[in-house]
Amino acid sequence: MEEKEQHYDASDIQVLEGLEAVRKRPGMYIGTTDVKGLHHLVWEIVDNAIDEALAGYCNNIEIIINKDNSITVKDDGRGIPVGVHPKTGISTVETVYTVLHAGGKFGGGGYKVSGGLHGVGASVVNALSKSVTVTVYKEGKIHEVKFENGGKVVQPLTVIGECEENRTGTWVTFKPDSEIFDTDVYDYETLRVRTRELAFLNKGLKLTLRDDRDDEDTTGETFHYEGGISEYVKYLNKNKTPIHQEIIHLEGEEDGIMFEVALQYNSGYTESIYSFVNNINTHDGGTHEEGVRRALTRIINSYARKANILKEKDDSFTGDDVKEGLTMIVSCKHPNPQFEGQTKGRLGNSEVRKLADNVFSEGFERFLMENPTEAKIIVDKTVTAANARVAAKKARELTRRKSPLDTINTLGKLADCTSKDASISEIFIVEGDSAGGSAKSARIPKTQAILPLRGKILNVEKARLDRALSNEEIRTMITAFGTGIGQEFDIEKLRYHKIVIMTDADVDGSHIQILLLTLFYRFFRPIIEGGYVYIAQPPLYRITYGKNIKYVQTDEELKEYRASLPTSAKPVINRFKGLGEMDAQDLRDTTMSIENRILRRVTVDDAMAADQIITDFMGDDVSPRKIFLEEHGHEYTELDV
Ligand code: 28F
Repeated sequence: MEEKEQHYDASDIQVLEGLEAVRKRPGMYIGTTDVKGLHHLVWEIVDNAIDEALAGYCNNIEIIINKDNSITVKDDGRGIPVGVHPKTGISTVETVYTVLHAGGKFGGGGYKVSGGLHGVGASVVNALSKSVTVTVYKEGKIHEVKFENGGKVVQPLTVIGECEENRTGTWVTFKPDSEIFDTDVYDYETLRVRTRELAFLNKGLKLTLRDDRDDEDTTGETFHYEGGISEYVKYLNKNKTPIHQEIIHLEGEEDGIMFEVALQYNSGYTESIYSFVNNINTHDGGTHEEGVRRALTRIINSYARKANILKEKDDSFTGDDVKEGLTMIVSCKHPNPQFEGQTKGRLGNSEVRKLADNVFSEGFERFLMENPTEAKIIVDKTVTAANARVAAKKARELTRRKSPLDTINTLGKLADCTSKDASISEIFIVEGDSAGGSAKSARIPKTQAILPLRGKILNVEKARLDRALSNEEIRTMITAFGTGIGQEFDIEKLRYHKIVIMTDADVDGSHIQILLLTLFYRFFRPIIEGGYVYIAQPPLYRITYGKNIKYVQTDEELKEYRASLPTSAKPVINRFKGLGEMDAQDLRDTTMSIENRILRRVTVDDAMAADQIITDFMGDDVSPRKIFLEEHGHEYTELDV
């Protein structure tokens, strides 16, 4: 007798230490102590009742918000055992409410299937409550145990009365400890949404929710769905237009794992797929969802091939094609679920993937065979989705800012260099198609790339940078550079360490230079800061005297050169109106070859000046701009060969 009492005391202390740990760090057990945590307590208790329902012994669960914001949950299950628990020496009901993780540690095989939030349970609720009363109806008697202030027994398990021999069940009333929670006011709507969801997820189970705070005579709302997740799908599609009548509902079981899925397509384009494991929403999906998605795609493809809707040469439908307008609930009940990911919102058990795939593919294939009309509607929907996907992809490719390099190359705009070494690669941005042609003939293909721009287009765009970015030519340039633009700009990806602007030596040429510099300054500043941008200096005249050929860039230089020749000399003087007039030989010898060319490296100041010019002249007439450009357009400073 003495020894037994000592043992009882020791375990009593241990128990209180356990519950004290919960009170010290409630977040560890229920996540938060805000309004969410407050509601969490309800689901811990309800989960135990649902477990009893899943075990096959409980049909009705009642949730009542009492006047004082305490909660009562009632079930008509077997009632928590009242006999002495062999491991604790105290009654099982008391054990369940005072020993941490009692459900898992002491639970029999397969118990606690519904998982519970973090798998904790009744003892956590007790630890975080001001008062708890547990009433068990069992064997013709009414048993009651009471706790206060975080799980201290104030009334040990006592028979407080008698009841009908066949009446069983567990009733629990708890009042959350307001010293622990930020708020003690329950929200009816929050409880209602989850109660309804639990009713959908546990077919046949009757859940009643009642709010007694304002009026004790209310009957509350009862949620009871014989169709289970089928009715959930119906509910989700209620404001949509289903494209087939029947909701497809499939289920199967293997090794104690229960798998279930219900789906219906609607006329819309969005997917509403929700998956659950042990009544807990798996936001990030997991193996149960993957199995279904994989099977759905495969079965629709094989059906479409057999029906010759997909011809031999046609691509298969993708996972995206088959989920347009799909409303689906996937539910799995697993005795040992592994939750993965940052928020533990993903089912990891690999055996479930196969089970889901098997159950779904068998059932769905059969449905398609037995319901050819529905099958056609569903496959047609998939065809439409696939066509839309292909069309959208084409449209994206046409309008994409960064079209792939291959596209530019095949369009014949960019004549890329063959070297992949950016440090020796150069790109010449050339004004006009004819100059582009000469430049392409004059270049060294290994290291020199040519990108012809149509000057007129740039002219039309004036200084409107936003519009400039929608300009095909400019987009092509962005792609060729390889750096990306704005936020995603990465200088490491620059494909050429010399970007050479090569325009005619006239006013329009200057104008294009300034537009390009402004563009670079505003959107690719690091290429200017890094000294990667240059201006080519094509000659204005070619002077042929006997076997000598001389190129000069200004009228002044021409005068000087003529003065240096004998007075009798009759040199042939060619004035280039533009780059396009030069043949490949001229262009190579004067402007492009590393030996003879003069490149002016653009400085940040140059680019800033260009930007200023653009800003000043935005929206003005062409004439003052032209005057300004004639005066300032050639003021580039640094020289580089
Ligand atoms: C309102 C909340 O908590 N209902 C519960 C049962 C029924 C049993 C049980 C619960 C057995 C081994 C722990 C009865 N008879 N509603 C509830 N109903 N717990 S909780 O057993 C407790 C476990 O360790 C029960 C036969 N087996 C189980």
